[in-house]
Amino acid sequence: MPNILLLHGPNLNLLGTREPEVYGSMTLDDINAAVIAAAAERGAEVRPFQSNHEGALIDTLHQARGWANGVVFNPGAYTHTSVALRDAISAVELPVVEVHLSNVHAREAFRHKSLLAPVCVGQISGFGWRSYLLGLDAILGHLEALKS
Ligand code: CA2
Repeated sequence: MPNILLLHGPNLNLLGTREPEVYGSMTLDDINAAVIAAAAERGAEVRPFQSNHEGALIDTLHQARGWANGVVFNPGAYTHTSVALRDAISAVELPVVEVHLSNVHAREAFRHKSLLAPVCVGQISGFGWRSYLLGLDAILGHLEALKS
């Protein structure tokens, strides 16, 4: 059974309470429940974690080496700024799928650049909360392909 870390970065704890026109009306708990249910149907286990702190996200990636097979990660604004998270993703050698609720490429220029995408398996952006379901499908498909 694949074990997946579902990691959420800064401010995503506010989902469903502000800016629904950009990020939708689902709360983070709603999204976690939807991903956990979709994973269970595919025989996978998902453990969610959110933090507003870069170091806590890095620590969680390090700890995931001990139990996870892959990661679905919305790094929030750290996507565009964090060399430390990029180094952590490289260091842990776990496959990571980067996901975004909004289409970062259709927004401000500073959101077009991801420092993390080059060390991820791939990036999914712009499908609202369903980006996470697509991210789950992507990581499970990637893990399956590694077996053959
Ligand atoms: O579209 C995404 O998922 C983002 O990762 C969201 C980040 C943003 O900095 C990235 O460029 C794209 C921002 C998350 C803020 O979350 C909020 C949720 C509710 C209300 C306000 C902010």
